[in-house]
Amino acid sequence: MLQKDRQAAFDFARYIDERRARLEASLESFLPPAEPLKLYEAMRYSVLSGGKRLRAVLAMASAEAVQADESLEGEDPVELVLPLCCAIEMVHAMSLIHDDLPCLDNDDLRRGKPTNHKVFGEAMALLAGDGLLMMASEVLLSRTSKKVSPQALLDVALELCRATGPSGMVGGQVLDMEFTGAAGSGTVDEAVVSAIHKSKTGALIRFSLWSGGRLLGASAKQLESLSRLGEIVGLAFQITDDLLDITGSAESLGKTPGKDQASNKATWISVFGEDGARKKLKEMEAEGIQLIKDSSLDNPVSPTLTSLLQYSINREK
Ligand code: GRG
Repeated sequence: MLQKDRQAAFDFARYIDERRARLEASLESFLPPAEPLKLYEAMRYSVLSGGKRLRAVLAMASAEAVQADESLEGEDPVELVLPLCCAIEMVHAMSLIHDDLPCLDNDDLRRGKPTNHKVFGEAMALLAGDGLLMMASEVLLSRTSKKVSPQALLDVALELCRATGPSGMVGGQVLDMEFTGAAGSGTVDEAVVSAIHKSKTGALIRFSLWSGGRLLGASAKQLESLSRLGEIVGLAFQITDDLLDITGSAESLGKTPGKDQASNKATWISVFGEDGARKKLKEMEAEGIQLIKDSSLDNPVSPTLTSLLQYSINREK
């Protein structure tokens, strides 16, 4: 079957629904209610409140796309990366909780519900975020199958620290703060916006694609391709987010739109305008598709990575 026919025949909606369901069941099992009850309630409120689960599904798709380590032959790649996927979603949820706090973005709405601090108060929201961050490492390190190579697990744990810490999400949030209010002042250019997007949003998305492959024993060449694809998906995802902030509604997005312009944020649109952003997305989609083709990463029966790249760009929420 030709690549374009395979793509057309692939039931992406079913694929993503199935993987989301497995992730939700795993999250529920790794994070049952416990003492202190309020803390666990606050953690569960954010991590079990839906969301697109894009990062987790990217990690599953990359695990499925690589030729697994010989010692893992016959194992279900998705099962093997479930603890990793839960860790990723815990980190993502904690970053949303902290991002919404009054001292940062001060948002009232997330995933169509009141933000964590609106329900549990600022102190508990802060601690729920801290709890989720540490629990992510605990789940990754204690729940990953012993069949996975210890070196691979160590590499993944280290890279997770890098993706979340000062060289990743935390650093990106700081850059974002430093340039908020500066759009249009002449100090915000492509290099600035790229650096913000790469670390604040891109680092965890790149990590998701890379780590699914690394845990399953992908080759150095495959890891390089996954890493580059992660950069493309990460930037494209955030540029799409910038556009949705203008075109979307609170109802469709589940969060407050229009905040970027109101606070003069450094976004792709603030530098290149809406048309420039859409042009960049087209270029990135083409580059990503070509990369997947050249690297032979997509599974012969289900072109998942291509579909996930396109979903990141064409999504409506
Ligand atoms: C990670 C230690 C640590 C601290 C967090 C606050 C902060 C530091 C970083 C900000 C990260 C952030 C909120 C980036 C924005 C990324 C983004 C566009 C999030 C929305 O992601 P979606 O659309 O959300 O995938 P859903 O709800 O679908 O999961």
